Amino acid sequence: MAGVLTTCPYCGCGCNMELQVAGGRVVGTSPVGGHPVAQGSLCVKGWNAHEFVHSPDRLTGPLLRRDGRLAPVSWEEAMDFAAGGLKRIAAEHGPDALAFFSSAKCTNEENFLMMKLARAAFRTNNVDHCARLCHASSVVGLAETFGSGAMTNSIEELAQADCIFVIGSNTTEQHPQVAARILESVRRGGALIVADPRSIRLTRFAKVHLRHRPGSDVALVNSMMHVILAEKLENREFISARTENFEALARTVRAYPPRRGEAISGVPADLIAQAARTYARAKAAAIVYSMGITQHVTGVDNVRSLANLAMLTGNVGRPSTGVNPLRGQNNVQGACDVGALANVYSGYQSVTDPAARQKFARAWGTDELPGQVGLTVVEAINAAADGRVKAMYIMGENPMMSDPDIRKAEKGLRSLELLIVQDIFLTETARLADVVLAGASFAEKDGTFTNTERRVQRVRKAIEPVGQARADWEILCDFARRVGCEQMSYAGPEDVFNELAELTPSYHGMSYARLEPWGLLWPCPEPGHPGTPYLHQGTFARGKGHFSPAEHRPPDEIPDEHYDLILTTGRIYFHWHTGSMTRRTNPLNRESPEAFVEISPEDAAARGIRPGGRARVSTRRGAIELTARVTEDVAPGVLFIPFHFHEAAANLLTNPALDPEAKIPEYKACAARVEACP
Ligand SMILES: Nc1nc2c(c(=O)[nH]1)N[C@H]1C(S)=C(S)[C@@H](COP(=O)(O)OP(=O)(O)OC[C@H]3O[C@@H](n4cnc5c(=O)[nH]c(N)nc54)[C@H](O)[C@@H]3O)O[C@H]1N2
Ligand SMILES: Nc1nc2c(c(=O)[nH]1)N[C@H]1C(S)=C(S)[C@@H](COP(=O)(O)OP(=O)(O)OC[C@H]3O[C@@H](n4cnc5c(=O)[nH]c(N)nc54)[C@H](O)[C@@H]3O)O[C@H]1N2
Ligand code: SF4
Ligand SMILES: [Mo]
Repeated sequence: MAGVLTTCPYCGCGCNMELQVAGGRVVGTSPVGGHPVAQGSLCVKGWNAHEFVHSPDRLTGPLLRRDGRLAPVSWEEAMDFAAGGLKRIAAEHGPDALAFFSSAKCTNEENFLMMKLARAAFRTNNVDHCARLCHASSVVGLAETFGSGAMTNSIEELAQADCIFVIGSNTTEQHPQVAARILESVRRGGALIVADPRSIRLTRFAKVHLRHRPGSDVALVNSMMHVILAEKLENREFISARTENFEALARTVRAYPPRRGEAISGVPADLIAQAARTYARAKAAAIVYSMGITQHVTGVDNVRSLANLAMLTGNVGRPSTGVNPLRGQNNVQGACDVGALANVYSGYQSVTDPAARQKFARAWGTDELPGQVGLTVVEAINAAADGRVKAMYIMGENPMMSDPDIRKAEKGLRSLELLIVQDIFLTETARLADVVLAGASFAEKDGTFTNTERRVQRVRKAIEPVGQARADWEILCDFARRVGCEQMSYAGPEDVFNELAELTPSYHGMSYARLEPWGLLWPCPEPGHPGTPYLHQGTFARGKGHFSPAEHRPPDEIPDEHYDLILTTGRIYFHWHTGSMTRRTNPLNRESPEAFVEISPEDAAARGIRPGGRARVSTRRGAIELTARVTEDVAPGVLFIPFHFHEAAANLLTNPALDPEAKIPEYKACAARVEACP
């Protein structure tokens, strides 16, 4: 049996693993020793990552809609129809009537090609991906305060931190290897502070658990900063040497004494003060956060607050400190780095900057590239509903399950003249398509993924694509050729990577040869550069760190007499997002086979809901029925539903209200009602 070294296709930890191959099939995975993140282990999803590859449900060839039904056709016919259709619609309505969704599941090379197809072949910046639903708030908030939206420090360093503040991240379930380093720090005597409206596994190891109301993070963190300033625990030297706008921050947080923090967040004032002292007194304190912070209409303000807290205490630019947004998908960091975003080319070079446009136009042999920022994911679907966008090409995303308020998304997708979906399964979104293109899975192609700590790593082909499926990069190049774009022919992924490295300053010093054995952390600006484990040493990416004070604002929807509870949504350990892969993986599905809602014993009793009984949850958008899990892990007044289950899709309920700056939807708080099913 042969073993092929590659990178896990699930989360942003980026564990390396070996795929066991026998008889042209992937029959198992195994951990590899020596990898700096995985350290010889895998989580349960990694151990089972081979299962979906050979699922009988895999798309094995392209499909075309005929007489209302999707039917198998040849690649020639499907590609002609898809490429011809996009070309015709662009000619009739202009390039901005098209929108392209790229994929954080696909490789850097494939994301680079998708954005090149949109920009060079079709001349539109309407190209985006799920980062918009995820860390858009981090990108905006950290760019303003530090000058870079990425994780400031590496995963390994967390083990040496004296204090770790985990806020809005269920780390053991969603980033198991990061959690392992956090627990290592606790074992070494480090203090753990957890802020989460639910009790999660990490709270058992926490010195302080701040169990706040969903949507009260700014008030909570402002109160912590109030205590730090009142007790003179701030780092004066760091503030004066490395930051600006401190006075404005001090003015704002003066109005948040812990009593006010308590009134807004529900956390006792003395716990807020204890958390503030613990964080501020540590020699090296790290902040770790994820979707509990970003997915709010105040997402950017939440991120600003955390950046303020770190700068106030001088916890940036040193080992084992920093502000660390945990990136979720295996390659969401990479999809952003290579420019699958409506506003930037690779390396965050802005499409509104004439010099950047000229650089890319010259490299791609085109005359001119579009200079107006394109539509983001949610904006593009809204524009489809209004008829402004008429065709969409969606690669490796499933918005019919993952977008907020699915009914609204469905209306948008159904209004399109042409919908092309490229996936490895016939997802809820693919079922609406006019053409379905069968992509190859991670085990069937070469390329690179970039993990949450900016580590660029190899993905290696272990087997031939199943059936007639084709690697996404090959489909994209074929597509470009058919629409007359000559600049997209490549010998293979390595050839694409070399172009990408040439055009991207932070990847400039990388090559496939240099990525052996465990990848490199960007920035890696020239050949021979060893890569960069932590950012902002000595100076911030933007020069001075900028304090950006924020005021508390409530969620878009707050409970009232009709919808009296707060619903928050998220994930669990055994499943992945819209379930396309994990619900086709028996060992995982056995562990967690059905949709459920977490509800407190008080709220359940008041409504006659029994543990394990059926409950009906409704919001202003819709209603679903699912199993009640009665648990003290959620506070009274709060419900939690994971969004993995199509039979009770949480996103029929969620509120599509957006953060005004980052355009991220408020998945983490809306008003809801629950009752026992008759
Ligand atoms: N097993 C598994 N792992 C995954 C994924 C998966 O689908 N399954 N998805 C990946 C992706 S793309 C992402 S983005 C990450 C997400 O990783 P996480 O952000 O860790 O996951 P979530 O479950 O969305 O939410 C995290 C926590 O936020 C809390 N929370 C809810 N409301 C609030 C609030 O108002 N404030 C605060 N501070 N906290 C709140 C929830 O109680 C929950 O514990 O996970 C990645 N890893
Ligand atoms: N209610 C609620 N909704 C949420 C969130 C939440 O916390 N609550 N979180 C949001 C977040 S953070 C995220 S990141 C999004 C995720 O939203 P999506 O990205 O839409 O969800 P996934 O299920 O990861 O979709 C990935 C798709 O890629 C396909 N795929 C896998 N590998 C390949 C490949 O190699 N090639 C191709 N072509 N396709 C492939 C899979 O089959 C799947 O259909 O969901 C968002 N939605
Ligand atoms: S921790 Fe993440 S990268 Fe590692 S095996 Fe689990 S899902 Fe894969
Ligand atoms: Mo995400």
